[in-house]
Amino acid sequence: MTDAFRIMGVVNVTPDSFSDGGRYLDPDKAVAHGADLHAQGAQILDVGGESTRPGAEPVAEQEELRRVLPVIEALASSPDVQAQLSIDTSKATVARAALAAGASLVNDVTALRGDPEMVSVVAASGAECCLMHMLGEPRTMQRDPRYDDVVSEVKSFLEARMAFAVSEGVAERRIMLDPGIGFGKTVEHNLELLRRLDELTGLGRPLVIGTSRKSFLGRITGRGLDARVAATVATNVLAYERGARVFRVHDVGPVHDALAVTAATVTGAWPPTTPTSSTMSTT
Ligand code: HH2
Repeated sequence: MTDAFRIMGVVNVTPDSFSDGGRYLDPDKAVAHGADLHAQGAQILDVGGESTRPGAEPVAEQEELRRVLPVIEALASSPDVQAQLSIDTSKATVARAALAAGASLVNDVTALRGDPEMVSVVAASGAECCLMHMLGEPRTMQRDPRYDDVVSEVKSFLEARMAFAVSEGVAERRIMLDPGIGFGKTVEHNLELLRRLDELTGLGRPLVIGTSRKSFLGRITGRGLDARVAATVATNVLAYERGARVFRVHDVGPVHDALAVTAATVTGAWPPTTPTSSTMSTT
C-alpha cells in the first residue's frame, strides 16, 4: 500500500448541497472555486450536479448536464489546473459526457447500481471509478438504518460491487472503494467505520473517505456547517492512519496540511522527493 495521499476537492454545482448549496451554481464561480481548491492541494476535483444529501430529490439528466459540463470543460482547458477531474454522478449519460469533456474518474455513490449503462461507460472509457457503499437511496437512507455488523456488511458490499465491475470489464487497478460515511448510517455506524477502517484495506484497493462537514460531526461537536473544519481534519487524519488514501473534502488547505504532517510522521519520509510549494517554506 502506498503512503501517498490524494485530496479530492468538492466542487458542487448545485442549489441544494448540504454544506455549500447555491454557492457555486454559477459556472464561473464553480471553475474559480475548483482552481482555488487545486492551488490549496487538491490533486482531484470532484464536480457534481446532483446533491446526495439525506432527503435530496433526484435531478433530471439534462439539468445535471447543464450544470456540470461547462465546469468540467473549463477546468480541463485551464492551464492553471493540473488536477484530475472526477464526475460525481450516478447517470451514465452524464458520466459519458463528462469523460468526453476531460474527466477521467467516475465517482458513483450508487456503486454502479443506479444506472444499468454506467458500468459499460466506465469499462469502455478506461476511466478510474470510485464505488461507494450506501444503504437505500438518498431520499430515505437516514430513516432508521440498521446493520448486524456495519463494517463487515460494508466490506462484503464493496467486494461484491468490485467483483461486478471487474466481471463487466472494468480493470481492477482503476477501482477505488469508499465506505460511504453518512449514507444510510447513524452516528455510531460512522464512528465504527472510521474506528475499524483498517479492516477494509484487505480489499486491496485505495480507500476513499468522505467525512467533510457531515452532520455526525455536528452532532458530536455541536457545531454548525461552517465550523466543522477541525472535526473534519481529525477524522481524515485518523482515516489516513487506518489506511485511507483519498480524502474527499471541502476545506482542502487545512486537510492537506494535516495529512502532510501525518504522512511525514507516520512514514518518516521527509523531506519528500518532489517538493511542492506548500513544502518549500524554511520556517
Ligand atoms: N459524500 C457526498 C457526495 N459524494 N462521494 C464519495 N465517494 N464519498 C462521499 O462520502 C460523498 C460523495 C456528500 O457530500 P457533498 O457533495 O458535500 O454534499 P451533497 O451530496 O449534498 O452535494
